Amino acid sequence: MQALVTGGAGFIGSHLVERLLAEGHSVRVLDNLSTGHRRNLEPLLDRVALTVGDIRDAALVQQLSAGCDWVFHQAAVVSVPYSVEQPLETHAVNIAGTLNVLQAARAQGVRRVVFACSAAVYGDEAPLPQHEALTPAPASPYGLEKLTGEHYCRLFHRLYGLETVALRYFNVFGPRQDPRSPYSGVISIFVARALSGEAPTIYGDGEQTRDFVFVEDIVRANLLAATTPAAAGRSYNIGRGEATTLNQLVELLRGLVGAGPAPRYAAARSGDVRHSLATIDRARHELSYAPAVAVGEGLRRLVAYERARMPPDSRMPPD
Ligand code: UD2
Repeated sequence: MQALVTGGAGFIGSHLVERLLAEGHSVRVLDNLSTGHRRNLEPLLDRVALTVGDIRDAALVQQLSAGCDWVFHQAAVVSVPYSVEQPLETHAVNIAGTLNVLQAARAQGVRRVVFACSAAVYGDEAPLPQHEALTPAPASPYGLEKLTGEHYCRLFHRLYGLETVALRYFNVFGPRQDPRSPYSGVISIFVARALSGEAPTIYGDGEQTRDFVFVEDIVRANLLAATTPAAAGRSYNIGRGEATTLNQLVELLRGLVGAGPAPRYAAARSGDVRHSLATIDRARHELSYAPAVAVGEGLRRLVAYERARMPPDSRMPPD
C-alpha cells in the first residue's frame, strides 16, 4: 500500500512509519518539524519521502495524497496547556488542518483516513471508565479540537463515502517523545529528570490518573484501524484500560532508576482533567486490538533507551 503519514517525523508518527516500512508499504511523510525531528526518521530517510510543510497547505496536501491508499493523520499541536494559552493557533492546526487533510483525501480518492483523536474529548464529566458512547465534554481547546476533527471524520464518511477511523489515544509514551519542552508528555519529562537526578514537578496532588499506553500498541492499533473493513466511520478508545496516578508513576520510576530527590508539588494545570481511563472493549471486539506492553515494561524499555543515549559521564548508576 501507499501511505501518507502526517506528523510522520514526530513521536508516534515516526514509529508508525517504521512499522509501515517493515511491513513492505511505501511511505510519504508530511511534517513541519515544529515538534517532530528529522533525526526521528534518520535511519529510514533513504526509504521515506519526507516533505517539510504544513497540513494547512491545501495544494501540498492534495499533491501528497494523490495515489495514496491510506492517510494516517498524526500531525497536531498535542499539548493541552498550550491549547489553553494559544487557542487560535491550535484551532487552526488541529481543526482547519484536519479538514484540509480530509478534503484532500476525498478529492484524491484515498481509501481510508486514520485520525489521531484523543481521550481529551471526554473532559471531566464522564463516569469512569470512559466508553465511546458517552457524551463528550472537553475541558480544553485541545479536547474540543480533537472532537471536532473526529466529527469531521464521521461526516466525511457519511456525506462523501470517505472511509475514516478515529482513534482516541489515551496517554501515549515511549522512545522519541521529546522531553525538552514544558508541553511534553509527563512520562518523557519524568524519565529525563530521573536520569539526570533532578526532582520531578507534579502539578496538583499527584492523585490524578492517566491510562498510559506504550507507543507500540498505538502503532498496532493504527494498522488494525487501516485494515479492518467494518471500522469505517467508527471511533475507538486506544489505551490499556488501567489507571495509574502520577504518584504511582514516580514510584515506578524510582524503582527503575533509583530513589533520587523527592518530587516537588505545584499548582494544578488549568484545562487538565482529573481522571482518564479507557474501556477498550470496542477496540478489542471490532479491531482485535489487545495492548501488549504493560506500563512497567514500557517504562523499563524507555529508561533503557534513554540511558543508552546519554553521554557516558552523565549516566546515573543503576540501582
Ligand atoms: C496527553 C497528551 C494529549 C492527549 C491526552 C489524552 C501529550 C503532551 N499530551 O495530555 O495530546 O492525547 O494525553 O489523554 O502527550 N504533569 C505533571 N508534571 C509535568 C508534566 C505533566 O504533573 O512535568 C501532569 C499534568 O498536569 C497532567 C498529567 O501530568 O495532570 C499528564 O499530563 P500530560 O501533559 O503528559 O498529558 P495530558 O493528559 O494533559
